[in-house]
Amino acid sequence: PSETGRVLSIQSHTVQGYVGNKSAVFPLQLLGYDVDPINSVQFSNHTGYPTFKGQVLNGQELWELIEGLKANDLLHYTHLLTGYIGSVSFLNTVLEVVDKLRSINPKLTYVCDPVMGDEGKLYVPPELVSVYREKVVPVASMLTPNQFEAEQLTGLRIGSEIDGREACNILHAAGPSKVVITSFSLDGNLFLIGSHQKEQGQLPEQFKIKIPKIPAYFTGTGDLMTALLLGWSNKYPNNLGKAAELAVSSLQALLQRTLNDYKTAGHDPKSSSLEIRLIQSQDDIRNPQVNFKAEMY
Ligand code: ATP
Ligand code: PLP
Ligand code: PXL
Repeated sequence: PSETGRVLSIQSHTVQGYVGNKSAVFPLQLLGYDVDPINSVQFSNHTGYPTFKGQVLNGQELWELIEGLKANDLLHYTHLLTGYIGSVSFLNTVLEVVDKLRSINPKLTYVCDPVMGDEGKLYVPPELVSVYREKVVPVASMLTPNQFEAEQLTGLRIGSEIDGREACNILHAAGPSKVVITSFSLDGNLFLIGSHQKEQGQLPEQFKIKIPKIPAYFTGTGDLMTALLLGWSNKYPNNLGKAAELAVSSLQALLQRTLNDYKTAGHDPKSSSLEIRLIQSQDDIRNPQVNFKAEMY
């Protein structure tokens, strides 16, 4: 399918390596989208390295860019995409951006990755959690939390597939019609759980995709996953399972290539976080071979 759009992507920029906009913009372009990036930070490298240097955009500076676009009648977007956000003031300005974009295009799709932490640890200021829960979730069209983030947003402990599906139900009731818990760890495997509530008040269509855990740690994969889910779910608006199959299949091909390249170079993939091989995986992004299937509940 050829359905495309124009995406405003508010995310991190790193000079070296692929997280935030660096891992979202190129794949969306490959899928045919016009992407306008606003860099919420410009850092030398991602924060997992021993040090990093750079600049942070504040809420007022974000708003200036929006005003510049508005003054030239350039605020026509089909999609807004946001990822890691480091402060309450920036997140509040993002909420104003959502309102502004919807006043121009009421059908704007807001895809939100509520990045807060992983494996039981927050890596944002704790005050952000309630802002996401109370103000951001209600205006999101599609939400892509990981297991920990879904727990923070719902107050539920997610220890089983049933819990994961229940967390999706709670999130639908709060706002977004599409929810994808991008990674949920169970018995040594990863699962993605997807949920699409097609009509308010109806039971959502839910599915899972089983993903064997690769013994390595990657950075930027969450950002890439959300970008791919935006790209494919817009092309298959009534088939979130298919969109997720395509996204997972691209991502897993990329992770295997990344792992192989590091091994070939003589690195131990378990010794540090691996930089994804994004550019080298462009064929897997444009035309993924679907090797991962969604199982409907
Ligand atoms: P975020 O914090 O951005 O909301 P996240 O914590 O889910 O997202 P990741 O843990 O990076 O982000 O996972 C995103 C996707 O990347 C998962 O759905 C999975 O497909 C894939 N992935 C990441 N790490 C691995 C791994 N070690 N083995 C297999 N798949 C992985
Ligand atoms: N670790 C730190 C310190 C981060 O700031 C972030 C995201 O913002 C991550 C990890 C998450 O990376 P990913 O999107 O691959 O889950
Ligand atoms: O996806 C994660 C991310 C986003 N932005 C910055 C990061 C990271 C992960 O480390 O450092 C600045």
